[in-house]
Amino acid sequence: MAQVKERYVGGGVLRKEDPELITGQARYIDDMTLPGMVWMSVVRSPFAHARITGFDADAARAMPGVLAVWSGEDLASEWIGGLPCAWPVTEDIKIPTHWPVAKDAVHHAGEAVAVVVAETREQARDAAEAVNVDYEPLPVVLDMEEAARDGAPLVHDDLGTNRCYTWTLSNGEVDRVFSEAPVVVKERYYHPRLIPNAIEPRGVLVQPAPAQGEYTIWSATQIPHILRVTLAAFVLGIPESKLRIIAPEVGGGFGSKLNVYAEEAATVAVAKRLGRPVKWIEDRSEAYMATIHGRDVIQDVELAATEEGKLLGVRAALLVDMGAYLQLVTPGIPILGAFLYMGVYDAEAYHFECTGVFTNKTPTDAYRGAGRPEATYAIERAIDALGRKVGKDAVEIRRLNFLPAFSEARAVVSGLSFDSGDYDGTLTRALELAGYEDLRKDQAERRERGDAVQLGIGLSTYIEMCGLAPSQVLGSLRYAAGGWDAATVRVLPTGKVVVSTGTSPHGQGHVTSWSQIVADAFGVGFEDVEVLHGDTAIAPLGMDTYGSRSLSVGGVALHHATQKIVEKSRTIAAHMLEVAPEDLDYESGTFTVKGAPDKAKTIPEIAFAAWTAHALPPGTEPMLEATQVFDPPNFTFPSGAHVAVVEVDTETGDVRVVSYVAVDDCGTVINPMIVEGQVHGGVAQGIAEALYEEAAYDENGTLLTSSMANYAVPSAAELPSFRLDRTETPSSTNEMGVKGIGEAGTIAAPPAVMNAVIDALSPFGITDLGMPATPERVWRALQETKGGAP
Ligand code: MCN
Repeated sequence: MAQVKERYVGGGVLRKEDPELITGQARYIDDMTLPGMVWMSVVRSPFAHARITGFDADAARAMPGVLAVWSGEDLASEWIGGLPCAWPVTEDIKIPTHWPVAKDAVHHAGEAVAVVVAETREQARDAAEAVNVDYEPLPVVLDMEEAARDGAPLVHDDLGTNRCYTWTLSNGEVDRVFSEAPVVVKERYYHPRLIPNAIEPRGVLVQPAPAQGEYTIWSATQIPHILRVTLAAFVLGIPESKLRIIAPEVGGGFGSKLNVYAEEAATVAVAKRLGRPVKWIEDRSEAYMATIHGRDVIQDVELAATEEGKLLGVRAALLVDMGAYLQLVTPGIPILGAFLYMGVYDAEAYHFECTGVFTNKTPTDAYRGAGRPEATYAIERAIDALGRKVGKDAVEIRRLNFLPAFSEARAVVSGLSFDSGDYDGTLTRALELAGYEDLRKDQAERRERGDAVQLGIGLSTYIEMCGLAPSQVLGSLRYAAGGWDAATVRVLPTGKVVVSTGTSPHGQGHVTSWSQIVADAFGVGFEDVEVLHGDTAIAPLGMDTYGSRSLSVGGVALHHATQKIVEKSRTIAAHMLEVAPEDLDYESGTFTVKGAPDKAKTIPEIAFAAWTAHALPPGTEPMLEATQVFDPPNFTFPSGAHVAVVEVDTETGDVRVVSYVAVDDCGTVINPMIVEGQVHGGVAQGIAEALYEEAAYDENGTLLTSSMANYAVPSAAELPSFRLDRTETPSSTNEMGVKGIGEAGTIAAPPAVMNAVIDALSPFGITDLGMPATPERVWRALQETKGGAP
């Protein structure tokens, strides 16, 4: 008789990953030491733009423990090409050559100009300080609007322009709609440049096997598979089969470790030259200059609408700061948001254009949300502005324009098909949870009394596009790689299961969620499943973790692999039970004969039989093992409604988030606790963007916010307890109905918070304010409206 087993999917089981993380037993790169290991340190340019005119390393070479000092020129023979850009978004895009170590000129402060290798980390660092590099400073350009003007100083002389590319997308009769529309709202927004702050900075350890020409590379990366292909094919010219990349425990990435970095290439080059293991660990201050930055986008947004506020058209024009070089996907980041500037609203005309420009600053690239926080911010702020113009409040204007609920893919004005959604459903729940009516009463009373501390309520009914991605769509957008992912499942003779996945978690809990999926599929215990990842020798097929893709691509591949095993098991069970395969029922890991439920075989029993192979049906291969590669037919489109409530002190400008409600819809949920954790972290990062964080440079291109002492990463003390709920609208993109959740909070939160700040300040005539809404910025805006000195 089949037993009904415990189901894991949908339950909040504790994360398998946590015991070793919280007891300090997880192994990060910095915990690893190899016999004979030496240390690399990087000499970096203090100038934002300069020619290298002299290099003197004699003093450094003479220092204790120093084994080598190599300039960019010295290392040039190691590269077959510069660091790659895998997303040349237009045919005529300008791509500067980006050597891992600069040869004759530097283009941003922090760029590598030499490497030093020594027996210890301290010796390598000390010697790096003794390397003398002569620079001839060149003019810098830091402001992207200035950079885009003719005659501006050039970041790269040989390109002849600072304009990297212009990409456009148009649907519908945009000009007609805008010229005929009775109401047009025009807004300009700026997304500050953000500095990613993973708990673990980057690090690389390379073990060469000189006789075999092989290299094992441990890197704190999100993308071991992509790193292997790109290093082999574009930078090092070492055959791919000779590179093994391992991402061990990785302490967060938030997109910043979705890259192929100079230090990864340089560490391999040094290990190759010395024939010894080499390690490099990034300092936090290096990270601020040498790891990518995020955002830095100016948006001109226009909405066309009827007199009552019904949306007709959307136009968005972006200027995006690429920084000094194109890293792996720099130019593609705005394209990830390009299809979402109408948000969850119906419209008939759509135009998006985006110009990327070079400046003498650290390159920008993927930072949690990547392109989608920008799109969401634009439409969610602008829809409020439209509401103000036509006299509708934030709820009314949204409800007037929402796409109606749908469960099958439906085409939208930007040219994509959304998978499923119920936007009013999430908003209704969020308003209920937030106590919206009471909040409005409280707000009205404070206004009435003229309280110094005013209340603001902000909404964000966001949509995002993730689960990257259908390979053909990526190809049509000129991205160089595919968007599939893979999983291999082996049921061992003892009934234990080993999974290898092509995703590479660095905080997202894949080991736990993947175990839940497998345990339910096979009716085995959650603890009986082992999940292996992040090693190209163990899981050779994969496209890694970013773009909230892992569950809806890699997790679905895993689900398909378990189904393949169940089907194979059915034929073996039928043979063992001497019935036809179609005479078997299957539930929770057990096959039973229809009408004779006492005759049964479990997956572990079948796995043992498949291992002994004594009595398999003719033509059946031994072992229960399956690999599946899944290339999704569409993206997934998670959505939700967030409500931020802020108190704004009109005397000091201080803004405090006093309550935050997030109702998200990520389709079917595998692990609610992990989903909540993802939303918590994401919302915290979104609030940080709205209120605290901004990279600042001086006029020479020196990063002023160069450490956590002056780059304001918020802590728990600045944040309220979030109140979360979910609706579940299964995705039509995959059989499991799952959508991503990894970036939702970061995408949704900035406009919710900024709409709340504007809501609090609107009685003072303030309808716009830049991010981050620091006390100084709020105070100045208030002084201006009062006619005081700004
Ligand atoms: N999940 C679920 N049910 C769903 C959706 C997701 O149970 N319907 C679970 C998944 O099984 C997985 C986790 O939630 O365990 C996240 O899944 P998914 O949304 O597929 O996102 P990814 O695993 O691909 O993670 C990438 C995403 C991105 S793009 C960034 S940036 C980010 C993020 O995840 N960086 C993070 N979350 C992070 N969390 C941590 N701790 N550290 C980072 O650097």
